Amino acid sequence: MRVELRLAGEQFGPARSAAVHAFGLGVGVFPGEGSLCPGLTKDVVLGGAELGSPLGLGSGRWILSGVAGLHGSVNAATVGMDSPHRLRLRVARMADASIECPTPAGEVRSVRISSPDRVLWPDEGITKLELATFIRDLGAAFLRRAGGRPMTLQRFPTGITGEEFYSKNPPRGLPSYVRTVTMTYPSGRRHPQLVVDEIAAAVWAVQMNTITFHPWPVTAPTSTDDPHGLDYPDEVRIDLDPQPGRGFADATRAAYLLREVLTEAGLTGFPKTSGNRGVHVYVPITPTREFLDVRHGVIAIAREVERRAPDLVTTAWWKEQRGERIFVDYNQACRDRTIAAAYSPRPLPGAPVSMPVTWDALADVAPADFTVRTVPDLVATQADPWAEYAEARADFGTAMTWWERDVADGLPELAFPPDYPKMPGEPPRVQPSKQRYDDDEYVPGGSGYLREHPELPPRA
Ligand SMILES: [Mn+2]
Repeated sequence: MRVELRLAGEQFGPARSAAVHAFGLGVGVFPGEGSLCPGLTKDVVLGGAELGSPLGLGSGRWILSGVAGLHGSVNAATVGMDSPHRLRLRVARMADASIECPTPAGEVRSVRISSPDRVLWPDEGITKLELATFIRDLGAAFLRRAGGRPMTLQRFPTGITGEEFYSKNPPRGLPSYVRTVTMTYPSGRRHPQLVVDEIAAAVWAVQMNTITFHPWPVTAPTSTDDPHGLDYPDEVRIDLDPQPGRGFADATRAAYLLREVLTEAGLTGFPKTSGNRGVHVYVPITPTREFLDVRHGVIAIAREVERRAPDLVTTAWWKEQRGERIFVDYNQACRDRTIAAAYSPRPLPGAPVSMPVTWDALADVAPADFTVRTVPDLVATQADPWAEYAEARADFGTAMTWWERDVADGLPELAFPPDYPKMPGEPPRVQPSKQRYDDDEYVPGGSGYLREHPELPPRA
């Protein structure tokens, strides 16, 4: 295995047939033997002892510290010095762990966790085994929110400070108990995605280095009776994103306004922290409309919220037009757009979790209250904050009539995400300040060119 060692942004590798693999502050140690280049030893303290003399490590966990919070773990390693400036490492295979998961049939399924001591959140020292245990302990709470849905996995092989990638195709080695369904993407391509039907499937995803779970807003049919199930969202996710200058408290104000508007549309919203600074409001709907239609209904709802609080809320796609407001990211309703699931951890310092809360609690919580360390107890001791979700499912028709009404009033289609094919009625996909306009399209007085995002007319 040929890998590179990086510390504090500086590259010290490649180590010769090396045994150490590190990115930034996260460290994973793989079995093997190798040596590390000059420059390392003067900066790293291993197990509390400076690497000025040979060290022997027995089995067990050792913390590498001394470089800007660097720590990882070394199991059953021997460390020696080839020369005063050359560190030799021989690392034995780290023992696997296993997690016992209840199955829907009331049995127990054991999921193997390799490299259980690999540190995923370096500042907190949260390991892969701890994350796998967290997901297993969430169990039914996690499945109620993300189960039965095609899932995209956000994976971090060396922890949150290392490289990441999104898996839409299921990782190789998919266990036989994990179901897949074939999804269609905006490009028209199709391929399978996994579905978490039991908690062992989510724990296996952690074994494959998943940190954040991104379920589609559709429920995968369990029979072939419903050919449209994968194309018709049964959940609307409204993403409230604070722009620079705004924070979580502003997002909650926007969320309460959104709640009123949803009620007028005959819908019930359920809030959760995003895990970062935003708020997500989820709305269970009857799955009778395709993604593009649902997106239009979301735009209509977002415009209604914007009309009521134009200083607080914006639907402007281009950042230069958003100002210090809460952006309602209506494009999260697009096909193949997914956001962090309820109870999903986020790859951020502090190991925050996207936490469902009641409307009563929303104003009083802080996103940092909810972490991989705090959430299991809360889930175990509190009632489900979204207990009414299943019975709140309602038709999205009123939102659709609002969209039609706005179109009749001259409001345009809004921009699609940059990776989308050109869509019908879409405005030019170039930021307004770089667009060329006819003179009569210019609205003077501060608002500038408004073809992309016209000021919304007041509505009686
Ligand atoms: Mn967001």
